[in-house]
Amino acid sequence: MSVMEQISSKDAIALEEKYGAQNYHPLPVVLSRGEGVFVWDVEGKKYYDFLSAYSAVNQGHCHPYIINALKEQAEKLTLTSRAFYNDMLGKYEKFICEYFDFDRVLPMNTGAEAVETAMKLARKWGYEVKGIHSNQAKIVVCQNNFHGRTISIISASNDPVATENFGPFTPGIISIRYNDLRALAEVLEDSNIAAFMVEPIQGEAGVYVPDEDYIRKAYELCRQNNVLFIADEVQTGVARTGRLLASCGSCDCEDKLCSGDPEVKPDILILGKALSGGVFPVSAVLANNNIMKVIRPGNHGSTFGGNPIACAVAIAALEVVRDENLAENADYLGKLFRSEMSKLIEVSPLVKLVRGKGLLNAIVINDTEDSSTAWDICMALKENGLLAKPTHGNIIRFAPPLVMNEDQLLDCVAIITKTIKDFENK
Ligand code: IF1
Repeated sequence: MSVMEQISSKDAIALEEKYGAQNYHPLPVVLSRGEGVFVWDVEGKKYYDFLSAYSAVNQGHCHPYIINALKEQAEKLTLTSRAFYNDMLGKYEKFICEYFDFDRVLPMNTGAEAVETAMKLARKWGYEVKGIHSNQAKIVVCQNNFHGRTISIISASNDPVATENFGPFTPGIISIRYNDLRALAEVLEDSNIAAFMVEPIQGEAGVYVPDEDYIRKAYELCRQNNVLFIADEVQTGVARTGRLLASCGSCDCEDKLCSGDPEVKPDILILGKALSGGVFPVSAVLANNNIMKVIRPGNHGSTFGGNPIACAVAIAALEVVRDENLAENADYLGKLFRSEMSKLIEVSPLVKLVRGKGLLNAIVINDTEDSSTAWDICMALKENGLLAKPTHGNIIRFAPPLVMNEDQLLDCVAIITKTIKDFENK
């Protein structure tokens, strides 16, 4: 079979089932094209994408400006490794540092690599700047976190599906309750703590939004105790939650596209996913000089990190976020979406609640955690032309591309409402 030959959904699924490792359980839809907020399956059926590749395609599918940057760079130079300089990396580093207001960036590829990088950076800072005794440094994380899939990162996880039979685990990680400032204050009494790593909103846990002042107060506690505050914004960053970064969401600049807010400024910021608009794996760790200076030649790196295509794509992707006001749009449409869902909740016994920020939202289905109701609703949504995926328990995450317009959002609300009502009448 030629790779270019058209394939049916049934055959594509059968191939993955026969030849792929079985590490996913996808919805049975086979996509072959995307444009903006829409994707098409191989049979030509059109869908609204309400997952956005887990918030990677914030700028919409195949954004022409980003794709053009990819094509132009791909024809010039793709990879040099970091053994030599290239003419794109410095430009990109200046661009992203100014964009997010940090002194320096360490470029990587996937979110998990960037998280690992941040953990290494925090440990080294702990020994060389804070003065922790060798091999004693600890990193504090939160229960129900999701930071990725490597062995050190799953060492910070309490999800049995992610951890079972993958031990032994990396030591030096302490887990506390999320959204619990007292637990954080207590654990920070230990002077061997180098960093506190946290998601501003817990995505995998079911779009769990902490109390309004949690991030700001957690940040203050870290400052008081000379502990680095690491914001994992792989999922929440790059306009998803209605502002450029979610971790400065505790200040009162609700309507401003802000980053580097004086009240909350992560010591280490981790970005991925939408940093490339979902076009290429691009991740980044940002920090100021006093922290990043501990990394010396040979300490860390990656063959592909900071490659010319990644640089060109990320600059274009961040330009789109700014030029198309995606943070403002996510903020506006998110409020509209939650208010429309609240109307549905009033009349629907099937939907318990809606929560989220910007266009990172979830509804909680009124059924037991192990029932298949959320999955069945997603199957029905698919039939009605909208793709979403259930997450832990009975939760459905709704995260469309941020280039959506109001008419499209209301169209989607109508699809969701109709699907849920049909479901209740079954
Ligand atoms: C999968 C969830 C989303 C992340 C945060 C780091 C990473 C992620 C906050 C690692 C990745 C993903 C990966 C994806 C499922 C997914 C996810 F359901 F698990 F929570 F987005 F909603 N930090 N999140 O959310 O980034 O190495 O994957 O580039 O299939 O594992 P990565």
